[in-house]
Amino acid sequence: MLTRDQRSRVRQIGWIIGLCMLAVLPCRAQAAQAPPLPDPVRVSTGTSEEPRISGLLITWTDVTGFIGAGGGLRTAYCLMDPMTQVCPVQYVPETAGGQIHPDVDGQFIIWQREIGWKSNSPIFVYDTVRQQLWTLGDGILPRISGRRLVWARVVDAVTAQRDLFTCLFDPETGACPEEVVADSPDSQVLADLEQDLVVWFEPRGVSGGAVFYRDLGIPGSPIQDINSAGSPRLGPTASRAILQDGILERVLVWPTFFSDRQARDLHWCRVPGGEACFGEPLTNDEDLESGADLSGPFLVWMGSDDPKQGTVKLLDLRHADLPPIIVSTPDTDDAPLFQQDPAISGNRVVWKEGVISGNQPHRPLEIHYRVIPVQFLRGDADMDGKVNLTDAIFILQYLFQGGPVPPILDAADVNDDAKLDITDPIQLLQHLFLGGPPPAGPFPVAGLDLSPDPLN
Ligand SMILES: [Ca+2]
Ligand SMILES: [Ca+2]
Ligand SMILES: [Ca+2]
Ligand SMILES: [Ca+2]
Repeated sequence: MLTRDQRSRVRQIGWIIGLCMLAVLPCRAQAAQAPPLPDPVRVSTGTSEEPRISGLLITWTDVTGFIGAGGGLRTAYCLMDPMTQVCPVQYVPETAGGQIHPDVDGQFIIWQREIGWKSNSPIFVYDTVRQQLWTLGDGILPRISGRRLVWARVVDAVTAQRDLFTCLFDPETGACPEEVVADSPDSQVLADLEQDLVVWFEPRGVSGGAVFYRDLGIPGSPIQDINSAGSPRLGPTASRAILQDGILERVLVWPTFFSDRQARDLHWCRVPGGEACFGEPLTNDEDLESGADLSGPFLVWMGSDDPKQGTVKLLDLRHADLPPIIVSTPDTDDAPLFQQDPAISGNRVVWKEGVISGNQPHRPLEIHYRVIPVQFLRGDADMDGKVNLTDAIFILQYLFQGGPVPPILDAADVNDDAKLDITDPIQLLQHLFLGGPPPAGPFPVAGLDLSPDPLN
């Protein structure tokens, strides 16, 4: 028999469980329901190609007029206002000949003059803060990460064999003393880099090739081969960072290349330590997949059963069991959309889009931009999985010293007032050291911003 006290306790517990059920069930329903995607923003009109994004800086190649003798191709860029989603188009200074293959990191935009696939061409760097233009050595397909540059150079005009070169750019003097990354009888193409890690692809035969990387941060480091027998690959199209157990690692992503010459599944590899290279593909639905780009744990790619008419998809690798988020609208009512070349920075995605007429995209192609609401931990501005002093410093450096843009702006909005200002690092510091109130939710567990506001 229960005493009166015990019965009262049981009733209390029953009430508490009941109230919890009432409280938890709607919460669960809310958490399971993804928030609606903000509308995509059209960044460019006209004919635009090769979008890239770093922080809030978006760059692309604009076809501004008649393409002849390299004319009419200009490197355009804009700085996105995260509150108004307005991005006024600007151009880098015009250099002789058309400007193609832009890449961007931090405040720097890099591109090459359009000469031809088999010829080297001057490479340019533009400092968008100092508004200063530098001319570097000759090459093709330049890429930038931090102050590290990498590019290919044609070393045999007859066979069009290419070697890879790198340099560390000094924005004070424009100096960039070059070193060889890889020279071999094979031609190296499609180089990309993240910090000091350079990745590239060497085509072999008609239907594939091999993926290589080298860590230039370790003096004398050897070239590593992550080719796997019987599985020829195209890529890598990306070498970006991933958070794994709170540790920043780097990951290569590349599509498999089948005999029908269509990319199929996206494979991945954590480096250094290539043991994960031969595991399950990242994506393995029925779609053809290509054009992968990574930023932190976020992967974007084109998926389609028709390579001309794809859909941009985003996967949060921290929750790789969840279905990917559809970033771009797959169709219009009357005509199918051509969507390609997605690039990502934090949760900010760009891609090019046009209408398909017959088998081909109908020009113009426009650059579209969308912020994807993703799970984040408020206060974790640098997105290393922890909230500490480093995050307050990261926000202060972004606000006042031209430091990197927080990968997810909402994570830096500590007080959740949809503005990034001095009150955010102050609240964080007060919480960390003076017992002040904690950051607004989601905290201390990562989640979505359940009080929707324009800052994402
Ligand atoms: Ca952090
Ligand atoms: Ca704020
Ligand atoms: Ca909010
Ligand atoms: Ca928000």
